[in-house]
Amino acid sequence: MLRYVTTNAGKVREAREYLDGVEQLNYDYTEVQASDLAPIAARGAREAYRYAGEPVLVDDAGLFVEGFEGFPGPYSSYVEETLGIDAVQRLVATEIDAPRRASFQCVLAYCDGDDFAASPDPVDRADRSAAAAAGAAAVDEDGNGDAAADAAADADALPVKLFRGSVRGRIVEPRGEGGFGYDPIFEHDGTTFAEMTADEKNAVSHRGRAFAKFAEWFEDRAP
Ligand code: ITT
Repeated sequence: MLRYVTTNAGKVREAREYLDGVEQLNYDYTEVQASDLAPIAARGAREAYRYAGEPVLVDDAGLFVEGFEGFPGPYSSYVEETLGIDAVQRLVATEIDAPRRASFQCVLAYCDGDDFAASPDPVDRADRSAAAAAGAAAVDEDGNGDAAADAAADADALPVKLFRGSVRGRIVEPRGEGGFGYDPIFEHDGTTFAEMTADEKNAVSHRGRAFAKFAEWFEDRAP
């Protein structure tokens, strides 16, 4: 049984369209500090798999405001909890000229303890070993300046498969009652995500795009 690892009920509602009978695992994995969502999701998936002992799918998402060099990005959850989305909107309106572009990004990380074929977007043991050996290709995952150490540490880690989705839009005054999180202040093609139904949001959203890729891959993988 695949477990969708999240504490966020809004994500679960959106994921159901893609995963028949998906079970939520309400598990708060450790979020490492990184400027990109991928290492956060990958490490979360390894931790959640070790905890659950069953296949897991972790979903890490964030709002990246262009005029703020991507902030709040990986810190979106903390910023929503501390500042709130109205304050984020006011800050953007004060500091950044229209059109106040932003994107939502989502990384899904799948882990079931097995190796994978190398597509799409693989991050697995073979890649990590190659990166560690190559040195220069290594990614500084936690931003502490020691990319080779990160790659070497991950070389023995469980393989994780990543699926990314993103959507561009702009930050506007809050509109709409649907969705969750930053949806009321994120407008895509003239409509905020909070003004869309779950189906409409899934058709264009970061999560919908990542899930479409995952669902296609997972269909072939299921026994
Ligand atoms: P889990 O980590 O337990 O899944 P979370 O809500 O903390 O729950 P994220 O770290 O991925 O999940 O989310 C970062 C922030 O972005 C958080 O404040 C969410 O409410 C928000 N967020 C994520 N996806 C969103 C979406 O589709 N629409 C609006 N806000 C979203």
